[in-house]
Amino acid sequence: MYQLNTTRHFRTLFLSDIHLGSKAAQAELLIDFLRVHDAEKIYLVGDIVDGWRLKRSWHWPQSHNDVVQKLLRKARRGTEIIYIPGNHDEFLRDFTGRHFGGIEVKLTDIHETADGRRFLVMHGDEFDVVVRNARLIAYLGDWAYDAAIAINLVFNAIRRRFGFGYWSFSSWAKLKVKNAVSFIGAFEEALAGEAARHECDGVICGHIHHAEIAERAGLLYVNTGDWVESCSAIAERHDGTLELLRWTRATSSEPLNDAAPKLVVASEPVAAAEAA
Ligand SMILES: [Mn+2]
Repeated sequence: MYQLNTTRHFRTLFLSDIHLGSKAAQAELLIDFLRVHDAEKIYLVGDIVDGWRLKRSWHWPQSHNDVVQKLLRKARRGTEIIYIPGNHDEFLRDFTGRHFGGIEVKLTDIHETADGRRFLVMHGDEFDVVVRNARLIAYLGDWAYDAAIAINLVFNAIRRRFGFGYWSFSSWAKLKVKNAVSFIGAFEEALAGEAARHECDGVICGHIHHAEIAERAGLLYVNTGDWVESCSAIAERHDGTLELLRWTRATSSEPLNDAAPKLVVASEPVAAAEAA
C-alpha cells in the first residue's frame, strides 16, 4: 500500500496484453495506473491493441483512446517507449524499426538493468506450437523444436489470410484446466531457453496472461501479466530490482463509473524478494 496521488518513479516499466479494441480491456484501470506510475523507459510487450478483435467488430471507446494518448504524452515528455508487437497486434511487426509519435517498434529487444543484468524482452507467442506439443517435441528432439517455431509463423500467417482469429493461449489453457500448469511450465521453459540462447540473465515476456517473477533453469523468468484480468506490470527500480505490481480499483481517486466496485489500491512488491 502507498499514498495515492504520489507518483512512483521507476527506471523501467513493462506492460503487455492490454487488448485495446476488445471489451475485456481494463482501460480505466490502466489509465489510473499510468497516472501514478512513471518511468524513464516503458516497454509495451505485445498485444497492446487487439487487431484480430477490431477486424471482426469495432470496439474503441474513449477510454481506449485515453490509454494511447497517455502513452503518447509520456513519450513527448521524454519517456523512451519501445513497442514489441505480439500476436494480436502482429500487423505492427511489419513496422519494425519505425517510430510513431516517439514510440519505437522492435521485434524483440535486450534490456540491461541498472545492476547490469541482461534481459531478453519478447512477447512469447513465437513458442505457441512448442508449448502445445511440448511432449511430442521433447520426444523428437531439437529439429522438431526448430521446425515447430517455423510452422508457428506460417500457421498464423495462413489463419490471418483466411480471416480466422488468432488461437488464444490463455483461453485454451483454461479449457484444459488440469494441464494448464504444465502448459505454463512448458512456456516458461521455452522462454528461459530462448533467453539462454541470447546469453541473457533472464527473459521478460507476456502472452500467457500470468504475471510472475521466478527462477527457471538458472535464469529469471519474468511475465508482465495482463490488463484483462490480473492488471499487472513489471517495474524496474532505480537499483535494478524487478518488482511485480498488481493494480486494483482505486479508492480515493475519482470514481471511474457508477458501476465500478470500490476496491483497495494495492501495488505491492509481490515477488520482489525472489527477484533480487
Ligand atoms: Mn499474445
